[in-house]
Amino acid sequence: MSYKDSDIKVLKGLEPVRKRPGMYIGSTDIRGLHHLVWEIFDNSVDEVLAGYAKLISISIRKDGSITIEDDGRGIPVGINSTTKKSTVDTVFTSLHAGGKFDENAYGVSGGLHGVGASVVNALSEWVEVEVYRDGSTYQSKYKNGGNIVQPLTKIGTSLKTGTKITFFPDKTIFSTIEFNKSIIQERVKETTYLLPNLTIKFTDERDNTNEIFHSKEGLKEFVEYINEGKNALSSIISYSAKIDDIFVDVSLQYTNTSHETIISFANSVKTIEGGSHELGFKLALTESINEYARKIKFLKDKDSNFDGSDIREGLTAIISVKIPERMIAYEGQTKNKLFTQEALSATKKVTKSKLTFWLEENKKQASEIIDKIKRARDARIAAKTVREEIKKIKGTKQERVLSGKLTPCQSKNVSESEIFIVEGDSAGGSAKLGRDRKTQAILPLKGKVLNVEKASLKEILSNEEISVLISCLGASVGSEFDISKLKYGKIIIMTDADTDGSHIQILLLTFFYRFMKQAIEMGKVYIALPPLYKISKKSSTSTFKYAWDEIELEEYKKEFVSYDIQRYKGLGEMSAEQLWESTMDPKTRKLIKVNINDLAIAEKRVSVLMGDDTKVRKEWINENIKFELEE
Ligand code: 0RA
Repeated sequence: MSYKDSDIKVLKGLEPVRKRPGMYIGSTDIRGLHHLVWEIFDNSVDEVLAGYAKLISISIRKDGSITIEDDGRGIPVGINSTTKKSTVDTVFTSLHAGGKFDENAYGVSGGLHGVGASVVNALSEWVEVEVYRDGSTYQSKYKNGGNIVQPLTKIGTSLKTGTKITFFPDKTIFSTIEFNKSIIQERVKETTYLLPNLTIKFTDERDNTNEIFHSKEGLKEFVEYINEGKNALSSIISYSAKIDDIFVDVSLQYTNTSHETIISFANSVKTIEGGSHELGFKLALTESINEYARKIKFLKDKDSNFDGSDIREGLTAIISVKIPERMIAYEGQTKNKLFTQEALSATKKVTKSKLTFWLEENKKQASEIIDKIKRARDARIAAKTVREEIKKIKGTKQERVLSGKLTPCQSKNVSESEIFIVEGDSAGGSAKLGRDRKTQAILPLKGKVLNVEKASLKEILSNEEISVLISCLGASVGSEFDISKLKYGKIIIMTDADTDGSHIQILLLTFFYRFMKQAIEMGKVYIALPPLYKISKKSSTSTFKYAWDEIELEEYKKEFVSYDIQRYKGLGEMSAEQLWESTMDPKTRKLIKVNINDLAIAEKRVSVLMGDDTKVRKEWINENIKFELEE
C-alpha cells in the first residue's frame, strides 16, 4: 500500500472476496490462512523498504488471533474524499483500495498488493486496527467479514508512530484457523536475510515463546543457512551494486552436492520462476567460468564450452534486486517471473565483473570449482548413455530384472493402484501375501539404497535397486520425468519404525525430491506408518487392537484390564494378515502424505538430512519434519 488520503481509486464492497476466496488468496487451506498473514506483513515490509520502519512484531495470541505491528509512518488517518470515510476504514472495507505509487519507491507490492487489508478483513471474524500518528492513537474495529463496528476513532495520545493490526480468521471460510509456527518462522527468517536493517520479533503466546530475528550479514547468512550441513567447495562470494537505479545483491557458494539452488527476489518478493535477474546472473556466471577455464588452458581451443547446467551443479545462489516501481514488469499472470530488462543487464554486468575478478584472485578455489564442473559434464553425458541403454534393453533384460522383483497389481487404473516400496525381502513376502492383489503392487528393496545426495548421477542411475524402481514407476527420471506416465496413483514407502527404516525413508525421499520432484509436489508420495504394538485381551483371542504410540497403548490397557502386548520391532515380525490390517488396508491404515511447499525449505531439509553432519541432521528431523497425516 502506498497512497495518500486522496489517492484511493477503485472502490467496491467485500462480498466478492467472501464468495470466491480462492480468487484472492489462492486457497482456503492452511496456505490460504497464512496468505492473510503475508498480506498484512507485506504492507509492513513495504514501510521497511521505503525506509520508514525497522521493527515488525508478529504475535500469535492465546485466543487464536494474530497481531502484526510495525513502527512505520502509520496508515493515513484523514478523510477520503470519495468514500467520506477515514483512509483506514476505506482501506479495510473497500476492495482494490490500492493507490498511486511513488515513482522512486522500492515497494514490495510492485503494484500488486494494496488489496491486502480489505481481503484480510473480508475473511476474518474480527479485525482491530491501531494507528499511531501525529501524537495520537487511533483505533477502528470490524466484524464478520468487514462490517464496521467502530469507525476510526482517536482513543488517546501516542509518542510513537506505526500500525498495529490484529485479526481473527473466519472459521466458516478456512479448513483450519490454527496458525503454524514454523511456516511463519521460515518466512520471517527469510525476510530478515533480505533486509538487514529490519528486526522482527516473533511471539507465540500459545506456548509462551519469543524469538528475535535479525541478520547482520544478510544474503551471506541466507546462503550459510541453506548450505548448513553440506560440504562447501568454495567460500561464500557476496557482492552488491547499484546500476541504473537497480540495486543488485548476490551471495553464492559452491558445495560438493550435485544440486542447483537458485532463489531470487524482486523487491523482497520471491520470484519462483526467476526471470530477468536470474537470467542475467546465469549468463554472467557461464561466461566468466568459460572465459576463465580457457584463460588457464583448462579448456583447449578444440574443446567446447561448459554448459550452464554443468556450471551450476552444486551451486547455491541468492539473487535479490530492488527495482523502482516504474520499471517493474512481470511475465505472465502469476507475477512469479520478473520481466524487467534493466534487471537483466544490471545483474549480468555486476556478476560478470565480480566473478571474473574473484576467479583471478582465488585460483585454488577456482580450479576446484572447474574440476567439479568437468565431473558434472562427464556424469551428464554418462547418464544420457545410461538412459539410452535402459531404453534399448526394454522388453528383454529389463523385464527379466523386473519379473524377479516387482509383484504387480491386477488393476491398470492409475487412480486406484498403489505401489508399496518395502524394506527387506521378509517384509516383502508378508506384504505380497497380505495385500489387495487388485490394487496393490509390491516392490521389495534389499538393504540400504544408495545415498543419492553424495553419489554421482551415473552411480545413481546404474544402481540396480534404483533403476528397478525407475522402471516400475514407468515415468523416466530427471529432466525426462513425465508424471502423466506414472503407473501408480500412490507411491507408498513402507519401512520398519526404527533408525534403519527412517534412513531408508530419507534416502528414498531424497531420490524422489532430486529426480522425480513433481511426484512429491503432486502429492503422490506417501509413508506408511506401521503400529508399534498389538495388544490382545487375555480372556478373548479375537479381541485386540493396534497401538501407534504409548498413549494409545495405555488407553487400551485400561480398556482390556488384563492383556498381552506384542511389540513390533520390524515389519518382518508381523504376519501377512497383521500387516494388511494394520498398515496396508486403506480402511484402517495410517499414511503420511509427503508434502513440499517451498523450494528453500525443501532444499534445506534435503541437504541437512543428507549432509555429513549427523548431529544437525538428527536435530533437524526432530524439529522440522512435518508430514501431514492422510485423512
Ligand atoms: C500509505 C501512506 C503512508 C503509510 C502507509 C501507506 C502505511 C500502510 C501500512 C500498512 C501496514 N503498515 C503500514 N504503514 C504505513 C504514509 C503517508 C505519509 O505519512 O505521508
